[in-house]
Amino acid sequence: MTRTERTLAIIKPDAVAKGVAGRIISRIEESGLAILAARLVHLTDAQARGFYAVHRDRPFYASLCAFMTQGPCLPMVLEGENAIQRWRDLMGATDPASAAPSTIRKEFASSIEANAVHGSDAPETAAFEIPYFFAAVEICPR
Ligand code: IDP
Ligand code: MG
Repeated sequence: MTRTERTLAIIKPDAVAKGVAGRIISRIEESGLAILAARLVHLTDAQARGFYAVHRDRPFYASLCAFMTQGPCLPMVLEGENAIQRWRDLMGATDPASAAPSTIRKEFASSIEANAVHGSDAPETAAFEIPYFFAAVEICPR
């Protein structure tokens, strides 16, 4: 079954700092997913902790939040048929060492933590993550 979905993508601080945000955006455009919103954001510690609250009991939580606040990131709203899974497929596995060839994480990630991109993992997650970064008036429908 296919359905039009929206997902929250983030080009993480490692990829913005490396200067590969444009190449990642090109991958999105070439995939046919539409970018409905985008903005550079330098997260505070409290904002990173809130975004990743689902992981608060994981051993990597503090380190992940420190990483996400080390410089600006670039959140985006993407839309398309099955956008959530399509964006996750383009990203590749969480650990770049396990990511498939030609995925974004395989090509641009440095480590399992500094892994270049984020993507919502389910419709309910997207429903929390999209308004975390974007007000309705900042999202441009196609
Ligand atoms: P995902 O981003 O592929 O959905 P999650 O399990 O939701 O992966 O983890 C969220 C983020 O936490 C990852 O993208 C990565 O930045 C970081 N992370 C996940 N597992 C580890 C780990 O074992 N060590 C350090 N950081 C991790
Ligand atoms: Mg996740």
